[in-house]
Amino acid sequence: MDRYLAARQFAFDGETEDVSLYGNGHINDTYAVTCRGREGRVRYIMQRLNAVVFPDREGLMRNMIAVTRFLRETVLRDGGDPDRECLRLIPTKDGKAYYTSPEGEVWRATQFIENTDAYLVADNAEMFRDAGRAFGKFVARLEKFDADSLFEVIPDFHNTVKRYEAFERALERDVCARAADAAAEIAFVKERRQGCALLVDALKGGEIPLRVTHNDTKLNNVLIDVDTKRAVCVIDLDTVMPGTMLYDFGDGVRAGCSTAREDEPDLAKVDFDMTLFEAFASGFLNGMEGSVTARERELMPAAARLMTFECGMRFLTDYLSGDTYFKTAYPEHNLVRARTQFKLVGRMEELAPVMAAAIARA
Ligand code: ADP
Ligand code: GN1
Ligand code: MG
Repeated sequence: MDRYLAARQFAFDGETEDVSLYGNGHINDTYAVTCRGREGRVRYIMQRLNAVVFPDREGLMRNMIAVTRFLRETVLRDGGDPDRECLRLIPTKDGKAYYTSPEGEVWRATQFIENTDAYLVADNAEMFRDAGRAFGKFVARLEKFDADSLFEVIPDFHNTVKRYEAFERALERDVCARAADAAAEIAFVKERRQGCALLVDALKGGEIPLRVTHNDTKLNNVLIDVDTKRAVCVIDLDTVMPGTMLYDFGDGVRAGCSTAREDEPDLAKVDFDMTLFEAFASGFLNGMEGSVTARERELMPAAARLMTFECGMRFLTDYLSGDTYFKTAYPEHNLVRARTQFKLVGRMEELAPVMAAAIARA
């Protein structure tokens, strides 16, 4: 459906002036909507949910309604500003929480959190520490949220063993005859098959607690205040599901401890930054307010490595499958992304003892 027509469905303040593509997400179509309201211009974020990635968008929205409601109450209790610290769904003109178009597209809108930025690479360690604190706090805030009430939006989202199986299937099919171009990356993944079960087994065996987690804690999923550089709001709540805090910690490290962007083609620029790692770890632990168990803490370095490996494997799987999942800008985009992730995995393997020592200090 046309984006202007979609914008007309929501109870925005005033006339819509502009609807433009916005942000760098890999999944949904995100627009900034500018309206001329009673008190001047006001912006909103409007998104068309990805129907391939999210087959059950109604279940997803039920989660988002419940989670945003819960977070809002928590922020109010903490004396914070809920309009800046959590997403608020803007209803449709007929009072629904989201809009379903006649062709079955699901659109939603939230307030635009102004004077913030989403970063692809951390500016400095202090900013990244605060991003870690925000993600840790997110998990802590949802500690009392009823995990059983959540719909599993993407089953086995961080089940690395199943992700490996999906990689194998894609490799076997090789629908685009791309495997030959990715021989080194394929070998890299195969060599690490044994390690995939680490977190799945730890959860299954009750070694670490099941919590409500975000599951997609990349740096551009937390909005940073432009002036103070402090983390204001965790966004992108699509994958909030039961999981382990190690998914959130690990994915945050994956995305933010690199010296280059996720799709940097020049691997010489991609390195693992230990200062950023230490900052994120101390921020995250601080945000979780002491509720981390000894075993969770111990697994933090390995989780960072595994989540990075998993993400690289997902990019590679998508490359082999013909780019059906992540948005891409050119044919090798997913392969380029996989390579940066594997470079980081290699560095984290070398740095394992240093990372463990940093966690012990944090
Ligand atoms: P995706 O699932 O595709 O990653 P996101 O929900 O993360 O979609 O949104 C994509 C981008 O849009 C974010 O990285 C951020 O830059 C921007 N964005 C999303 N929500 C807001 C908001 N409420 N206020 C300001 N910017 C936002
Ligand atoms: C996607 O939605 P976005 O762009 O914040 C993906 C994450 C990946 C990430 C890699 C629902 O995140 O799992 O880690 O890309 N989200 C989904 O950049 O698959
Ligand atoms: Mg996002």
